[in-house]
Amino acid sequence: MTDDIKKHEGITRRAVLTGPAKGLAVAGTLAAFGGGSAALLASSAIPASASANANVAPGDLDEYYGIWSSGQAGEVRILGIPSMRELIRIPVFNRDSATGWGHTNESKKILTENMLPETREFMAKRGWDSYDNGDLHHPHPSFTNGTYDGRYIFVNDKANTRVARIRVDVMKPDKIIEIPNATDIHGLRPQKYPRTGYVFACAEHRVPLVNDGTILDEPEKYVGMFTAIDGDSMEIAWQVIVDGNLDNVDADYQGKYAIASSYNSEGATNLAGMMENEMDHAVVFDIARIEAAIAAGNYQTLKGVKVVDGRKGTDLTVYIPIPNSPHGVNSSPDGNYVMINGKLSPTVSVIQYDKIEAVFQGADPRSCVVAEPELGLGPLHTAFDGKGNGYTTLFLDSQMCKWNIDLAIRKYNGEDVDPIIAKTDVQYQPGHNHTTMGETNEADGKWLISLNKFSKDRFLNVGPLKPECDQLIDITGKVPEVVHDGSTFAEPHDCVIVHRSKFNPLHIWKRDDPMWEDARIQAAADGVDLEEGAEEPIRDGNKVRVYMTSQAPMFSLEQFTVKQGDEVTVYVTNLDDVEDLTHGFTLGNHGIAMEVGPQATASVTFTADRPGVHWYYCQWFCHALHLEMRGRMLVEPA
Ligand code: RUQ
Ligand code: CUA
Repeated sequence: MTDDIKKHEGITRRAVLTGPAKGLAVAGTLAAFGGGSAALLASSAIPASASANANVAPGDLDEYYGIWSSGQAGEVRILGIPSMRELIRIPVFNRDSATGWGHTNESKKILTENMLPETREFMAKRGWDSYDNGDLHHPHPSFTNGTYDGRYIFVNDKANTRVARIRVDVMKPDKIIEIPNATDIHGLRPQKYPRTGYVFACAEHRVPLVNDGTILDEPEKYVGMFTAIDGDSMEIAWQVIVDGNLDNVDADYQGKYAIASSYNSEGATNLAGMMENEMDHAVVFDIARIEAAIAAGNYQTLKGVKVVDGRKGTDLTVYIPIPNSPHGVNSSPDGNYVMINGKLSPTVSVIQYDKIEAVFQGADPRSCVVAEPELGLGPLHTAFDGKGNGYTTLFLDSQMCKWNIDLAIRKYNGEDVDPIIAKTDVQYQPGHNHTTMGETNEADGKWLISLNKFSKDRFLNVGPLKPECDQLIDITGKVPEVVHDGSTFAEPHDCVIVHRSKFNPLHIWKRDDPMWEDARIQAAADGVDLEEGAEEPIRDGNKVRVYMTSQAPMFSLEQFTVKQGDEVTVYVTNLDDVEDLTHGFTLGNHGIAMEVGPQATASVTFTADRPGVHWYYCQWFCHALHLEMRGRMLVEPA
């Protein structure tokens, strides 16, 4: 049976792959393809060895957590893989109507407490609390010994130069920091070995080193900045001044290096410089050398951060020439290589990690490049199956290229071999891709996601703004096979796929969680037990604190009274300890909503400046009498 006949019979490919017909793999079809310079296997053939099953039956759980970024939506999304079901959203840099992220005191504290002084001033002038947008590209979990340890997920904000940390136990952010001396954080990766450890972050845009408005057209005064954040304290460990614009970054599996792609290598001033611009760079940061420089006092302090000079010619970095505007940086799971994806060049440059030290000691910078296969147009990112193969997205070709790393090295050494194994059409224009556990030393080669920037005709038309198309690809066979199209809203740049054994979130909150530490301190000062609540509001000048509990289907307070002009803080502690029994607190016509998870406390502060009766109600469906779960706030006129 050919693919076409199957389609005419109305059987979807997915049903064929996952149903009993799977065994009818078309060996003949595979054999029929073969011509062409690359002797490509056709992506439309069903792999004979397809064993992965994308069908997750109702009630069954997925094998993997997919951690999706959302780009300019500013949040993180958790999908189940392989079902591609969206499980939850984690508001980070955005505001969220359902959970009150950005409204509650607990979330506001996280959003504002590590703001730079000048940003705080900027906010104060506008009467803002904080930015309410973000551009979140890269979500990466924390590592121990080269694989995920289930503690945190780190994410960047390109729009407002921030890095956030999400706790895996509750899937909420606990730290958001602004990066000084840098502009627009883009690339972000955690240290893989021995642990995270450092979180490395690249500033995408160069600005004058002292950016005070006196310099515009003096390119020599512009610098790029590389930042290492301490993933435990979320403080800036150190920064490195670099030449060129940094883009993406990855860490090795030995704990020695971070390596970033870099374009716009210099504002060339002489012929040699201009010639060199044919090539851009991968910049290697030697962690031990940088730490030693700081220990020896060879740094300047800028905005409280120790900053070392890693520009060309210094001994803390090496600049490896890479063809034209490299983009993605991906370490192979065997720990031996890192791939620098060419973007404007059709090549991927393969750097061998253990040849880098020689470059620090003066060897030709290109001597660590051990292969440079030409894969197709627009290579952006490479994922791995743990079996020696890379899968590179070809943005312009709308294809995923499967290639063999060893063959690429042999070809580079002059052997007549072709490293390309297969090219799979994807729909359309893939940016990032990711394999199951593919950025760890436990890459398992089951699934590949292609995050495609355009969906065009793949879904029902929903108007001019289309969803993106994230495709699930079975990579267990020789020829990768697209088995599912998943639509996603603006604009996931990247994802990682984590085996479910690595993450172990809580089912209900622990009462001693640090999230509401301030509420605990304030309640103690007021002589109130959060789990009891208070029958009357506690007045402290024009500040009024209202303590209530929730237990389905009631708030402990059916009403409370405040005066016009009071600054009111409402604390709600959810006494229910049943899994999935979340309550909420929405106060009508005050722009206030919050989620209160089982055993959690949440609080919100507002000015009561509308005299009258205002209803508050629970907005998370919790009980047959959920609709009745409400009460009244009376605001007496001043
Ligand atoms: S980048 S499409 Cu923002 Cu991750 Cu490569
Ligand atoms: Cu409580 Cu709905």
